[in-house]
Amino acid sequence: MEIVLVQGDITEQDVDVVVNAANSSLLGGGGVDGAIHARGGPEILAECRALRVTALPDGLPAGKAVATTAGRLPARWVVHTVGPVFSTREDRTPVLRSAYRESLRVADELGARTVAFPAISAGAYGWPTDDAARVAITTVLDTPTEVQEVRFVLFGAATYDAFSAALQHSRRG
Ligand code: AR6
Repeated sequence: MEIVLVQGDITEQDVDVVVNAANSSLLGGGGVDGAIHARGGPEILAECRALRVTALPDGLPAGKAVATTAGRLPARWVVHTVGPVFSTREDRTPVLRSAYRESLRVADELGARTVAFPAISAGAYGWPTDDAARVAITTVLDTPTEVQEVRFVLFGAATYDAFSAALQHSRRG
C-alpha cells in the first residue's frame, strides 16, 4: 500500500472513499464534516438520518465507521468515522487507532482501492497535531488492507509538515 500526502481540501479528491471526521450524531458539524455535507449535498445527510433510525439509533460510537453515498462529491462513498476528543487525563490513542482501522475495514468491504483521510481528531477534537500524525501513519501502515492508496489530505502547512515528518520517521524505522 502506498501512502500519499496532499495539502488541500478533502472534498475535492477523486478517490473511491473519502473518510469523514464526524461526530456520534452523524447529523453534521463543522470542519471536514461541514465541508463534506456542504459540497456533497443533502443525499449524504438523508442516508445518515436513515442510519440513525435503523442500524444506529444511539449514534456512531467513537472508533467505529459506517459508509454512505458520497452524493455530489467526486468520490464514490463517504465513510463516516468518529475520532476521540483529546484528553490529558486519559490516553485515548486506542480509540483514534480504531477510527483509522475501522474506516479501512469498511473501505475493504466496499472494495475500495483509494481512500482519502483527514487528520482525524486534530481539529475541533483538540488532538495535538504531531501525535495525531504519528498515530495516523503508524496505524495505517500496521493495518492489513486491500486498499492500494491511502491519501492523507491535510488542510494547512503545519498539519502537512507533521504528517511528512511522521511518514519519514516510519520509513527510517
Ligand atoms: N479538507 C481537509 N482537511 C480539513 C478540511 C477539509 N475540507 N476542513 C478541516 N480540515 P475537524 P475533528 C482539517 O475539526 O477534530 C466536526 O464539527 C482540520 O484543519 O474537521 O475530528 C464534527 O462534526 C483538522 O486538521 O475534525 C465533530 O463534531 C482536521 O481536518 C468534530 O468536528 C480535523 O478537524 C470532529 O473533530
